[in-house]
Amino acid sequence: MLAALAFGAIGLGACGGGDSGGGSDATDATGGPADVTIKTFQFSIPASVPAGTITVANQDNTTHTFTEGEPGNPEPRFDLELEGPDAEDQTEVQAGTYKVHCRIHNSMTGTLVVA
Ligand SMILES: [Cu+2]
Repeated sequence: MLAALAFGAIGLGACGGGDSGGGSDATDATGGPADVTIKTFQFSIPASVPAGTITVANQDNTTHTFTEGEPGNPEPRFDLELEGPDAEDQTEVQAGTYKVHCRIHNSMTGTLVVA
């Protein structure tokens, strides 16, 4: 007899997903693993990521950037600055192959393939 009511209540519980607010919580609840991780002055980038929003996490105790292009590129298509430790940020990427680097540490380079 109460079946219909209970079912409706369950449906209401699905809110609260879209957190794009950018605040940097110290305890960043795992809203899913980052696509790109920076650790020990190295980018850890998967073989490819889907186009759209990607998440970059900096696990070092220093500031890194995730910047498109090669060092000195004046107009990167994306340029995240991640103040460690435990910083996370997101950017939009379109399909393509991008060289990436850290503006602060020129030895940090990598390639991001967006499928
Ligand atoms: Cu860096």
